[in-house]
Amino acid sequence: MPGIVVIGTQWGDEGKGKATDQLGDSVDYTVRYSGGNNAGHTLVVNGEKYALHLLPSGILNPGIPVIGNGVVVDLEVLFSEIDALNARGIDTSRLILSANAHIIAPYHKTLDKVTERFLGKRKIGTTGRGVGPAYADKINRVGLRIQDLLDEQLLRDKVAASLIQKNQLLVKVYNQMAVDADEVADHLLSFADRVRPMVRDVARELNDALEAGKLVVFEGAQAHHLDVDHGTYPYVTSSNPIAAGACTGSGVGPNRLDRIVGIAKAYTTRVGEGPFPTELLDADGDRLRHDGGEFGTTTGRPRRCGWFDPLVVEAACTYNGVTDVFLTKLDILTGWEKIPVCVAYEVDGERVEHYPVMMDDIVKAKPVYEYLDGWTEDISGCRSFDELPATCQAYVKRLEELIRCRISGIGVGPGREQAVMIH
Ligand code: 2SA
Ligand code: GDP
Ligand code: MG
Repeated sequence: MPGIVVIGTQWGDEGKGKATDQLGDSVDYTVRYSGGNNAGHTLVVNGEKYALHLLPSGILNPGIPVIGNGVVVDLEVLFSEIDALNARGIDTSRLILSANAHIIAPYHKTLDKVTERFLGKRKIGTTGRGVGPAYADKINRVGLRIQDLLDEQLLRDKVAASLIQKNQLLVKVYNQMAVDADEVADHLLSFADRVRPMVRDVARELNDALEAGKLVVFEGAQAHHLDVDHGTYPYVTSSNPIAAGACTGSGVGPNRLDRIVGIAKAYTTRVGEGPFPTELLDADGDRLRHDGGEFGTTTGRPRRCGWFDPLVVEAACTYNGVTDVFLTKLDILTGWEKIPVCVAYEVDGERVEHYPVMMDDIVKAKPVYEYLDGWTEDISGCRSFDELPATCQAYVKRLEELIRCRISGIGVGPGREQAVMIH
């Protein structure tokens, strides 16, 4: 007791990094359990901005930061992120890394990019970080694991074996140069000495910690609707960012998860391709993007923006057993006279009140809006629910009703301290 999971309930970038960081100094372990450096988690601490991609947000707190077996690790990114934090005076020496985590090799990045080009207008809109191809190798049983780095010959053999089929594909289908196995192995092995001291049996260590009553936070990346099983497939990432992914991606049983915090932005954004029923393709969408600074933390891509969609968030809360929701970026909605909130979809002339399972219905869904009163007061300095303007309180209460889950906290600015906790 206790294990807390933090997950995204929309299509990512809800502010999971900030929410994780806010759980604070009493956290003993912060665990990344899925995804790789496709993620971009931004924290603002004492006015200093940190954009983390692979390292858990807990790296800025005194606890132990952990990269679990469910993560795919680009070693070059790992060490450049560590070096950049060290240069800013952050101690990263407590970081531990699962022996079973998989490695993103340079050829995974090549494959990610050429596949997207090959797909043309059917592309996924990936971050190009090699995440999908690395997970594909894991499932195909030709992946490279962190522990393989500790045995040079084994790593060389595995790289060579993994490249047999890929080189055929790269040369014959994608018209690329074949990849040299030794060059790849030399590159990966150049990180071995720095990796060795971090390698642990993470599953054992986390279970011992939980047994001893330590506080373990599992930090989700991406979000429920980007989950490979539950998201808008094929417009998803190649892992399980859902709460259950915390179990497979770190080696703890489901009964260890005591609280599942769903992070929901007060409006909706998505980056990459795929359906998005409440998307605004007009000046209102531009205004949300501008006010919210909605540009990819990893790629800088403009994020698609739209109104809050409770059907999306309710599905995520239900399928993940979310215990409470942290509503972020409410301050960004200041200044709208009326704020539309989607209460249902219209699909082929029928009213639908639950997020549909059929992709075709999600694509065709037209939002039915209810218009709530906005507010003009600056709320970024509010620290209690009572201090929020009445119409702002009513907005939160209505969302709570529609998502059918308790809202336990509200973000009113990017800073660590800019939050309203509701008890
Ligand atoms: P990938 O690269 O294979 O995981 O891409 C597959 C889909 O998953 C989406 N995806 C993301 N969506 C939101 N935020 C992410 N992280 C960055 C951020 C994104 C960025 O924090 O802003 O900088 O562009 C993230 N990572 C993956 C991706 O857009 C595809 O739709
Ligand atoms: P994540 O991937 O879910 O961690 O989210 P990102 O870091 O990609 O995007 C969220 C952005 O919103 C970051 O720039 C955060 O600093 C910022 N942010 C988080 N919470 C709030 C909030 O309550 N208000 C405002 N204005 N910004 C926030
Ligand atoms: Mg992000």
